[in-house]
Amino acid sequence: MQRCVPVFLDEDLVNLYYNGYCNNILWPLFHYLGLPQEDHLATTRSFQSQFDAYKKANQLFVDVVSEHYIEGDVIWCHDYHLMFLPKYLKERNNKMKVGWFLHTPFPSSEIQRTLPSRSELLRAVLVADLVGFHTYDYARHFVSACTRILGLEGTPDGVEDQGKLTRVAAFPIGIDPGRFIRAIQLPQIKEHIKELEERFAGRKVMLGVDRLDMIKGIPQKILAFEKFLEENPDWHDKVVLLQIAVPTRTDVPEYQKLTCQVHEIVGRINGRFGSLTTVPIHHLDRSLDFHGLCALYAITDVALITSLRDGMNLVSYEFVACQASKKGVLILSEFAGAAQSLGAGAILVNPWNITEVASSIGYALNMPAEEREKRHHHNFVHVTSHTSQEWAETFVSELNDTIVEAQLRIRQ
Ligand code: ADQ
Repeated sequence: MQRCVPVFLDEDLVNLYYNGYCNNILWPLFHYLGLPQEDHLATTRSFQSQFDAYKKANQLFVDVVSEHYIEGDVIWCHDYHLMFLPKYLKERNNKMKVGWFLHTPFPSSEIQRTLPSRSELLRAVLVADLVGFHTYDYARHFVSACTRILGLEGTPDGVEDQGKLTRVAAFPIGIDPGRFIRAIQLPQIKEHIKELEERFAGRKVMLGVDRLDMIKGIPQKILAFEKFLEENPDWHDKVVLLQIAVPTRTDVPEYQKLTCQVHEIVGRINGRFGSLTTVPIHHLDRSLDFHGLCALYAITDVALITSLRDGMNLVSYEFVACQASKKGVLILSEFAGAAQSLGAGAILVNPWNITEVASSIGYALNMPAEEREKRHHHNFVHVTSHTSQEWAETFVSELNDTIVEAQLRIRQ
C-alpha cells in the first residue's frame, strides 16, 4: 500500500503560498505576533497574491487527494496550511468525511478579526464535519470568531449555520511515550548518558530544545538565565544551560536576525560569567538525533520551555517521558498548550516576565526531592496516559460519530 503521496508545487507557488501566506501571515497571526507591517499598499497587493496562491495550492492538494480517495475513506486535514481543504473537498464530493485539526493556537477573535481574508478562511474550515484544536481555549476562540465575524450561532457542540452543525472540540495531542522510555534503557544510550553525566559532573544541567523560531521565546529564556546568574553568584560554576536550537526558515530575514540576536546574547553572557575552563551556556544551532536527544533529556535537572505562544509543545512531554529516574523539574510557559495538561506538575511562568522566570530557575534548582517527585509523578501519569495514538483514534472515531449523528438528524 502506498503510504505517502507527494503534492508538487512550483517554486513561485511555494514562495507565495508556503513562505508567504502560511508562514509570513498565518503563523505569526495565530501566535499573536500580528500581521506584517510593510508599506500599506504593497502589503495589500502582496497579501492578495499570497492569498490567491494559498487557495491554488489547496486546490492542488485536493486534486491529489481526490485521485486516491476511495468511498468511505476518512480525510483528516492538518494545520493552517490547509484551511481551504474541507471546502474544496466537499465541493468535489459532498459524501467525503472531512476533519480538520489545527496544531498551532487559534487566537482570540480580536486577533483573527484583523486578517483581511478572515471570513473566507473561517467559512472554508466550517465545511468540515469535525474541527479540532489542542485546547478548549483555542476551540472557544474559534467558535467566538465564527459568531462575531460571521454572525453564526455558537452552541456547546460547535457552530451552527442554517441548521448545519460543524462540531468543534479539543483533542490535546500526545507523544509515543514508550519510544522514549525504551530508548533510555538501551545499552548504547545508557553509555552516552554516563558520558554526559561525567562531562557535567558537579553542575546542574538545564535544557532548552526548540526550533529557532520567534514564538519559542529563546532570547527571553537566555536573558532570564542571565538575570539568575547575576543575582546568584553562588551558582556561577554550578549550573549550565544547554540550548539546542534547530534552525528553521533560514532564508527569511527575520529568522536570520533572530539567530544573530541569540548568538550575541549567548556570547555576552558566556563572556561575563564564563571562565577559562567553563561557560554557562552551550548553544547549538542544529538538531540532534533521537538517541542523542533522549540522553540529554535523561540527564537534565531542569527543562526550560518559555514559548511566547505554542499550540501544545511536545518537547515538554518528551522531557517528562525520559525522567523516570531523575525526576527533574519542568519550567513551562503558561502560553504553551501543554500548560493546560502539565500545569499541576510544572512551574508555570509568563515568559515575558524575565524576573519571574529567573526566580523560577532558582526555585527549580533548589527544589526538595519530595516535591520534585510529586510534580514529576503528576506529569508522567499524564504523558503516559494521553498518547499520540489515543489522540488520533479519538479524533477519527469522533469524526465517524459526528457524521452518523448528522445523518440521523437529517432523517428525523
Ligand atoms: P513544533 O513547533 O515543531 O510543532 P513541538 O511540539 O515542540 O513544536 O515539537 C518539536 C519536535 O521537534 C519535537 O518532537 C522535538 O523533539 C523535535 N525537536 C525540536 N528541537 C529539536 C532539536 N534541536 N533536535 C532534535 N529534535 C528537535 C507544532 C506546534 C506545536 C505542537 C506540535 C504538534 O508549533 O505547538 O505541539 O506542532 O501538534
